[in-house]
Amino acid sequence: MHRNLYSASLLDLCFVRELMVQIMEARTTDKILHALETFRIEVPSWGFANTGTRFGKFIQAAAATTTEEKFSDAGQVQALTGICPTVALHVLWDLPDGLGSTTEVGKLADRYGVRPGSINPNVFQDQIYKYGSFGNPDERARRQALEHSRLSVQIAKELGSRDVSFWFTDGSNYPGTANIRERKRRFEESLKAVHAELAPNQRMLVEYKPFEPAFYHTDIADWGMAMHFARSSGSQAKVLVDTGHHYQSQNIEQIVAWLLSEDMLGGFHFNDRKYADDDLTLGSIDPYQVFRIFHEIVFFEWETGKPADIAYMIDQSHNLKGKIEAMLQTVNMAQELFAKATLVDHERLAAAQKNSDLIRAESCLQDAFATDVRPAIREWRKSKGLPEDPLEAFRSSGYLERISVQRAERNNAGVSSYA
Ligand code: LRH
Ligand code: MN
Repeated sequence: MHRNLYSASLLDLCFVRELMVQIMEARTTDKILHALETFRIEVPSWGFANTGTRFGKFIQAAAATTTEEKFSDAGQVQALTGICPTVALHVLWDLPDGLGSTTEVGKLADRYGVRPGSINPNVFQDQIYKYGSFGNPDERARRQALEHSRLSVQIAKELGSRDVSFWFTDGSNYPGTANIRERKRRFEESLKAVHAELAPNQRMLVEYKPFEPAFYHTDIADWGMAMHFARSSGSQAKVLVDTGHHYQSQNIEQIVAWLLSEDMLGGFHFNDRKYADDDLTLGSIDPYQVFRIFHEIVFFEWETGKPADIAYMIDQSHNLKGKIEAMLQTVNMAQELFAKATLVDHERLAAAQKNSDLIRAESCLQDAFATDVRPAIREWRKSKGLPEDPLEAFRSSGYLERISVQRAERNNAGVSSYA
């Protein structure tokens, strides 16, 4: 009699346990599906082009050269993933005629189903910028940089782009060759002038980088300098964090937490690196790093109860991997790592942090990071009529074969050498 009761209760227990597991899994899946509804990430036009290092460029026949080809490739990524509705444009590379190119770009956006995203001025490749742009002692270089920046704001208005994203190569290579305080003053002056051009709904993003191409000092070298310049420019200026722009072992998620706390975080340029600004595909070296960044943002949103106004963007140049495949791989990785970060049990974490329960707190992140979110992501894609595996869908689409034939001749004509 007892044995039956015991085995019956054991069975009940297993059943209840199974039920609990299913409920937990269903809850986890719901959390992921909800998070995926709003997660969007912008692709960079230059990620589809033939790029290289200073030691050479390995030409890909299928690489995009024209702005139309970049929109076409970005259109593929959007069609296959459903989470990349915008493409970042670099003014000199994608809008060769400046304002004169906006009509054509508008048509391309309609034709390929991706909208122009952040507008990136280029005040670093012209010869006049040898000693810098806004920081340059030569007033002519500063004036040209300001004109180009004002034009970039106009272009953004024409294209309906919200963000104008600034990165400067300004700096010096040898001690004593630059008056760092003087250059700082010039940057404050010029950035304020650019900010004054913004429409009420627009933002100015200030990107920092510790070195390269300047190798002694860089005028906007870290988050603190970028935050200072953003604040001194005006209320619509925020900081852009490029994950590749940090010294080894720098705690990037702490910078993110600070910028969130200061309401100065505007956006990200995601990529990965082992050494410096290597522009490797996101999560290829340190996926837990990206997870920790997403965790700080999702935790902040849980605490404040409101979504953080952040532009998630990719900034990579694919020197060896197929450009579109690398982009699809990156978008997929970003989606997975963001989904994992939404699984952190924030109630449990906050309590553990309050009680300095280190193991429990840490395991909140590790449990979420260890969760396989791929089945739920596949379910979300299916529910949207999207391919469950975008990369496989791309490989069997024939698109790569088609563009390789169409573009080979022009690309193979473009071989260049370092010196
Ligand atoms: C500089 C940078 C910047 C760009 C460029 C393509 O390293 O990150 O964001 O404009 O890459
Ligand atoms: Mn960048």
